[in-house]
Amino acid sequence: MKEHESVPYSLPRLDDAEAVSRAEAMRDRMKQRRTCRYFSDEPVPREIIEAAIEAAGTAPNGANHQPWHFAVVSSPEMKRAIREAAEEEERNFYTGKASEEWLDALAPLGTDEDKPFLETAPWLIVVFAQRKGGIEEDGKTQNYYVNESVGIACGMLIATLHEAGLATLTHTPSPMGFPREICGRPDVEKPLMVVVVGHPAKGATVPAHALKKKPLEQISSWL
Ligand code: IYR
Repeated sequence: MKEHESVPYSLPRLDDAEAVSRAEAMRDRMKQRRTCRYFSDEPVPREIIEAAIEAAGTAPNGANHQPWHFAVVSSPEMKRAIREAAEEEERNFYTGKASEEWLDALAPLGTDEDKPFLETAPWLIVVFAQRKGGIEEDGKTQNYYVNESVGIACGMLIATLHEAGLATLTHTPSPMGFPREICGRPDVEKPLMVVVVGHPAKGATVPAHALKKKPLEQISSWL
């Protein structure tokens, strides 16, 4: 390594049996996660959202520039504005822009342009990717591996919210110009997704299709 300032690092050493059982327990909890499209309006403590964002903020990322911003929306007016803008983009998607092949792929999920959950759920976390800014957020310094970094951060955000017993939905209308304006974020930031957070509605369902998970043999090769 080149000369650089460093500090010690170690982890509590688990024995193999304990490590395997913790990995399997985590897997089993993650297996319970679903993308939920029916949310209750029941409030959720702000501290959960804060902790999840802090967890996301620890994600591995390019040059430690931490190229993300999480705009947390709870006001009914702003949720309505986001819903209206998202539904307009989704209407264009479902009634024109999307290819037949794409619509066929979505059919087993039952999605459409109606997004009432954007108003019902107590929290919307609008995730922005900073193309520039560096660690000081100067708006000029080049950032690196931005999509990879923010994608990993979103995974950690969602995992933490799931661990807190909350349902999430990653909403990605495209194009996604509107959240920047609604949330008052600068041009160097690109909205990546809206993470909808809350408790599932009573009687919520998920598409059976979403339960079909590729087995380990299919998603891995061991070389
Ligand atoms: N953004 C649209 C369409 C959509 C696309 C994919 I790929 C999905 O997995 C789910 C939905 C929507 O939110 O309805």
